[in-house]
Amino acid sequence: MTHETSLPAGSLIAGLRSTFHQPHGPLTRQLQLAPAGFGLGHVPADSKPDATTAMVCGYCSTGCALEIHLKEGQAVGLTPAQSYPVNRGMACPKGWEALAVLNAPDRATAPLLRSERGKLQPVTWDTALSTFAARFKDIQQRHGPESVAWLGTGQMPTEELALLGAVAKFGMGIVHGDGNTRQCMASAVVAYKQSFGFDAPPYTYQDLEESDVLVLVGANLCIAHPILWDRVMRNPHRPAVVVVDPRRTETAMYATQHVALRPKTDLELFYGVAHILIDGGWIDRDYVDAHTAGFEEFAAHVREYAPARVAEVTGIPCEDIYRLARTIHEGRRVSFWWTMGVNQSYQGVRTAQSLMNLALMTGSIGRPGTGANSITGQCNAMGSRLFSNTTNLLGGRDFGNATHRDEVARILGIDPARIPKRDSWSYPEILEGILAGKIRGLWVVGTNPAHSWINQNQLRDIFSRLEFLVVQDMYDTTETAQLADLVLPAAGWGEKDGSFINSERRIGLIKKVARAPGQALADFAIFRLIADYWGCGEMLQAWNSPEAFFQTLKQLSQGQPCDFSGIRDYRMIDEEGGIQWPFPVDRPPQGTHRRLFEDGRFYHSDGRARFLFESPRSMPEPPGEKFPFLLLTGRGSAAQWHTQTRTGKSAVLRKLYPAGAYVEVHPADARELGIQPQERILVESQRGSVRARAFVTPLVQRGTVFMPMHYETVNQLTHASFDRYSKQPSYKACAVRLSREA
Ligand SMILES: Nc1nc2c(c(=O)[nH]1)N[C@H]1C(S)=C(S)[C@@H](COP(=O)(O)OP(=O)(O)OC[C@H]3O[C@@H](n4cnc5c(=O)[nH]c(N)nc54)[C@H](O)[C@@H]3O)O[C@H]1N2
Ligand SMILES: Nc1nc2c(c(=O)[nH]1)N[C@H]1C(S)=C(S)[C@@H](COP(=O)(O)OP(=O)(O)OC[C@H]3O[C@@H](n4cnc5c(=O)[nH]c(N)nc54)[C@H](O)[C@@H]3O)O[C@H]1N2
Ligand code: SF4
Ligand SMILES: [Mo]
Repeated sequence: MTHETSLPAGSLIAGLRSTFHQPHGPLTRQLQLAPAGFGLGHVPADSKPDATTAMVCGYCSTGCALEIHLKEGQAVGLTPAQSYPVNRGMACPKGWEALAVLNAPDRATAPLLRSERGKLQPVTWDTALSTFAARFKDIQQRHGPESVAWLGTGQMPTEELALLGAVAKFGMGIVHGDGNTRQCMASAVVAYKQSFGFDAPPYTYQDLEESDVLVLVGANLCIAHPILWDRVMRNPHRPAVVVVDPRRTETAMYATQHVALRPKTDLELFYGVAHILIDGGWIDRDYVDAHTAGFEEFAAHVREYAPARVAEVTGIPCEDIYRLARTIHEGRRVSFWWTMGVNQSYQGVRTAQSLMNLALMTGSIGRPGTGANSITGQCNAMGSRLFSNTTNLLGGRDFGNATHRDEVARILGIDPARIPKRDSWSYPEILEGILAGKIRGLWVVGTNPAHSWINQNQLRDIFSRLEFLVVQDMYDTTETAQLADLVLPAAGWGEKDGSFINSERRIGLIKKVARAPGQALADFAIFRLIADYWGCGEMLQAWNSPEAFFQTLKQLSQGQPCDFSGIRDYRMIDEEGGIQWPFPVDRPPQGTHRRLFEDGRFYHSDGRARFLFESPRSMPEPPGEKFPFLLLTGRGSAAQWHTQTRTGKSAVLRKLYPAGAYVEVHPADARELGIQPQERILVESQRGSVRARAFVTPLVQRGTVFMPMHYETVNQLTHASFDRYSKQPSYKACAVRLSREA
């Protein structure tokens, strides 16, 4: 490629250029030969390690294990674990720098309470917790139990998420709680539940190496899951790699076919591919007959998606659509993978299902190298999906099901009447509840909505209506902590024990290898204290440590698809190199790599997967005369994590990405508007106007622009629209205009 381009200076992109069939190409070297200052580079000469212990990384859902080097029980450095089945000696820059961000000067070290003069001031834990209980109880007394709610996270151990959910719902009588996983995974969750009968990503990472065709949709692995991309590079079968993404991403550069469709036309594309597969008789009829339901209706639906029509909508020439269909047909082991380009859409659920349909109709599931595979985002997104007690009752059960409520009540030893009989409101419904005056107290744990939620102007207006906002975070400088009435200082990854569940359903451990600063406490301890101050602490008697509570979680999982009751204890997880669910007590372990649906039985009562489909919807805010560009947002570099509260604290990582917001603009569009490379320009939507540096690059399509989400201003532009089934925000489509600064 010799396009004129001005990529962010110092971007990792430059280090990611390697040819695909190069198992130890520059990417591998880039990651292993990290700049001086990574990992053990931090170890002072007098603190030679005397022991090591392995634990899972606290950033992304890949779940790499890091070997922590200890001196007298305290971490002094780290290296990626060599023998762990996930990463095999690799880590991305965030993992290498994971310890460095714990000592940041803005760590929250004491509880802070907003004084009458409006300033956040340090108080004792006793004052903080008494105030918390008194204010929330007062609101509930005046406005009913539903008037306080919480927003949680996918970045805390399962034990903490489940404890929060249990204390809040069964102890404090809170009805509504949701997590930042709504921003991320809700569409995949709903798609799996509707089609397969349970929220169950079916794959094992080994499938990345065993496929001969990989179809990656709206997933930029090179940046967002670099170690999974490394697994693709290790695939010995010379696979076809099809990347479906409107942008020519780092990942698309390595694809054997890049399908650069018009944004949000995936549904038409995959219905068109299904049309060709059916037309050509390229389907696995035996599989469809034996294991699925609804195929005939689906076939009738896609009859209308003839290639010529699909080409017109997607901008992909007919021959390229045929080529994709033929690649799928000719592949023996075909796998479909998707991430936020699919989930974060006003039609995310149906788009995910359009991929699941392709896997089902070609029998590409339950065998090595196959699957309809949603890649998760945060380190414990899967734990949050199944055990946070938000919209599912603990263990993936239903709040509306009396038998399920009785089971949970029996295991926890509580009165079943304490369990709400209905689901929580979702995140956007909680925000609407605040706007309507129904919710007046909010407890935000391990997420930063005042940066990450869609349409910030609206969010800030909504938060300003709260009577009491509590923020529990590692740092007291986050955008959300700045708005809080009470800040509770939390220990982070590396400062506490617990377990995470990664994208391939592997349960791994995190450990306390560093002391939390000042008076910061593990979230587990904070939840127990809150229960005590609330007066429901007796419920928690037996759960005095994460590992003790893990034993209860095992019981809660028993008999569910996510059964892991066969895991003896934390030590067994350590010894096995993580353990994938299902792992029931009565079934012997089946090796280190396990996938679901090998017997063709899905979780619906008839054992069959469903073909689900629907006509595409129109884009909620398409570009028009006043705002002619479509804004896409997403991850910018492998060194940045979300709202940057953690990664922004590492001097090494800061060198790897641009300090200020930037916007990728196509050269032809830049020329038309007279925009020079690197020039600061205005990006405006109906909701706001922000400044950003122009990166002029043909990697984006004409008429579209891209901004990374890591800069606070981005969500001042986004338009609050949602998938109707999953309520996941559509972060990747709103109309903007560009202009040169006056
Ligand atoms: N370095 C880093 N890694 C991360 C994270 C991070 O913040 N930083 N976050 C983690 C989390 S929580 C998540 S959820 C994942 C996200 O991982 P990804 O989903 O891979 O990341 P994104 O950049 O949000 O979106 C992926 C791609 O979707 C494309 N896209 C936009 N619109 C469309 C469309 O209409 N159709 C298609 N097919 N594609 C489209 C974008 O161009 C983008 O390249 O990353 C995880 N890993
Ligand atoms: N425009 C746009 N917006 C997006 C996206 C996009 O693609 N585009 N992506 C969305 C997605 S997929 C996601 S997942 C969200 C992420 O959005 P957020 O969840 O808001 O982002 P983070 O920066 O990860 O925030 C996590 C917070 O938890 C704190 N924290 C970390 N560890 C702990 C802990 O152990 N305990 C406690 N109490 N706190 C802790 C961190 O300091 C940080 O403040 O952003 C969403 N927003
Ligand atoms: S790829 Fe993900 S899990 Fe692995 S080191 Fe990087 S951030 Fe951590
Ligand atoms: Mo996410």
